Amino acid sequence: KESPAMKFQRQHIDSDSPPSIDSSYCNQMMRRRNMTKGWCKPVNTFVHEPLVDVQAVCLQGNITCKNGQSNCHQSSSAMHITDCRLTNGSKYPNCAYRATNKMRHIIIACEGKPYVPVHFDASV
Ligand code: U5P
Repeated sequence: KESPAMKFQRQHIDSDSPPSIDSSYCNQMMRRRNMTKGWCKPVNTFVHEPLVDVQAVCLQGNITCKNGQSNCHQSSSAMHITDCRLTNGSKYPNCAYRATNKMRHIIIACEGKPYVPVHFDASV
């Protein structure tokens, strides 16, 4: 079974893509990473940095998550990310996305032993 840590990697890590990307990237990646099965996931962020650098964020600035839990962490450096956002007219099963490339501090939740990323909360 997929662990929360593996799910985070599937949904949010794309280390090997260059940071500048077009909207076909989101359409392909949202499908390829199984986020268009049963519904179109409305918003999803991919991080274009090495996995170890994202895992290291679990040791960086501790903040409160959007849901009130205390296990969120904000990256000390800005990271290359792509936000994929479902277009207004998009109707399941035809999930159509818009891509936006950004350099942002990421906010992720971490859990467990080892203490690893399990949720993408926001970027700032
Ligand atoms: N999400 C992102 N990037 C964002 C905001 C949200 O990937 O900048 C995804 C996360 O997977 C999150 C889900 O768990 O959308 C729902 O977000 P929210 O509506 O709880 O903020």
